[in-house]
Amino acid sequence: MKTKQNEIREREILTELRNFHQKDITFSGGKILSSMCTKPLKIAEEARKIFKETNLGDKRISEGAIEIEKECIRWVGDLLNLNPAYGFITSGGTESNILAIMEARARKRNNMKESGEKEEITEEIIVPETGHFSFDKISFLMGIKVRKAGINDDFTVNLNSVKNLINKNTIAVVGIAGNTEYGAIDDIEGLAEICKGKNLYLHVDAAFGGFIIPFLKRQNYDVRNFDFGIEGVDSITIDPHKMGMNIIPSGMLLFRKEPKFSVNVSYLQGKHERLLGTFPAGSAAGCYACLKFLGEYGYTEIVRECMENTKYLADGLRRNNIEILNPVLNILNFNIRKEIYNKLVETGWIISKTSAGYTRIVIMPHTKKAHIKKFLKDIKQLTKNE
Ligand code: 0PR
Repeated sequence: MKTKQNEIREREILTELRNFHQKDITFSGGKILSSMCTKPLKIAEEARKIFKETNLGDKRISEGAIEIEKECIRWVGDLLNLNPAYGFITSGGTESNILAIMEARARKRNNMKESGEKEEITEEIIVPETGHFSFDKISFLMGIKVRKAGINDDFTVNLNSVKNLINKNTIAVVGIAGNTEYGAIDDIEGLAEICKGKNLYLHVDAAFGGFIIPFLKRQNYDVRNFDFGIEGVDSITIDPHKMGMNIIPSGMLLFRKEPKFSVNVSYLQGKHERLLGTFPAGSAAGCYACLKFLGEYGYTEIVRECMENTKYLADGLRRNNIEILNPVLNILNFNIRKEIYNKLVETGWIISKTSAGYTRIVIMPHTKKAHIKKFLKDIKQLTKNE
């Protein structure tokens, strides 16, 4: 009801919310140097508004939104060498990884049923030590044992370690294309070779790298293959709300074959295959807008700038005699003393530390050269007496 009193109340509530928002750190301020999210494209925000009340989880009323989702899956399928492609838009990497392991379980159980195998197994998955913490959640949630495979000096998974962990309980092997701490790309071809002939589900977590690696290849960077072009890859997680420039929340999960997992819901006229019941179609609309607006050319340019800025930061740090790890993607690790790290945090820089003690920076599209210059200046100041 539009009364004077209501109008005043509305204004008050919105002011309260703006005050809360003031406390948040925004991407445009340039201080956020260690987040995998970024300022989304304006058109993605507009796209969300059009679909603000549509639930992608209810097929009876979201025909248009479902078409959008299919088109996004087709587009990203093409990008990842898969045609036809199956899959979903999800809330992000965590949900996609959960759904992938649920699918591995569904297939394993189906196979066992079909072959009349009765022996119960205690399901296990093999995940590189560098895997995202979503796999620990999966372990807790699904009651699955996560076996952590060792890593090589370059932070990629050690294939021998994976081989040694495989046993009759293994239902899936996970490889990562752009791991969270280092941006390293696992040898997915090697993993596929290991899984071959063993009926093992191979999932690739490219939540971060999925919207980077294909565009680096277009610029002739020597980066590893990770996609469905590798026979044996069953599913890939790729996140539009990271380097895909979309609004939060939006992830994607693509399958080579039509997924088997679903539950029957008679009152919703059929099967429900997603993890979440109600899901914002605005995320799918935003994704569509980004893919169409940027296209391969636009993404290539964004990735080019992020890599140039990563190199710019790396060169600047080297000039200050700081040891850095050679970056594969737009994630840079380097070595500074704890005191300096703490000072940088005190100054307001949002940076992080890896499990091995490196300072980790993610150069996302919101990070501009001017921000990096300022960061380097602060480091120079802090290290001048070293
Ligand atoms: N897989 C990989 C390789 C990831 O790096 C991440 C998240 C996920 C899966 C899970 O994705 P969702 O967070 O979408 O479920 N990586 C970032 C991280 O944990 C997520 C992030 C993003 C954290 C922005 C902070 C932040 O400000 O660091």
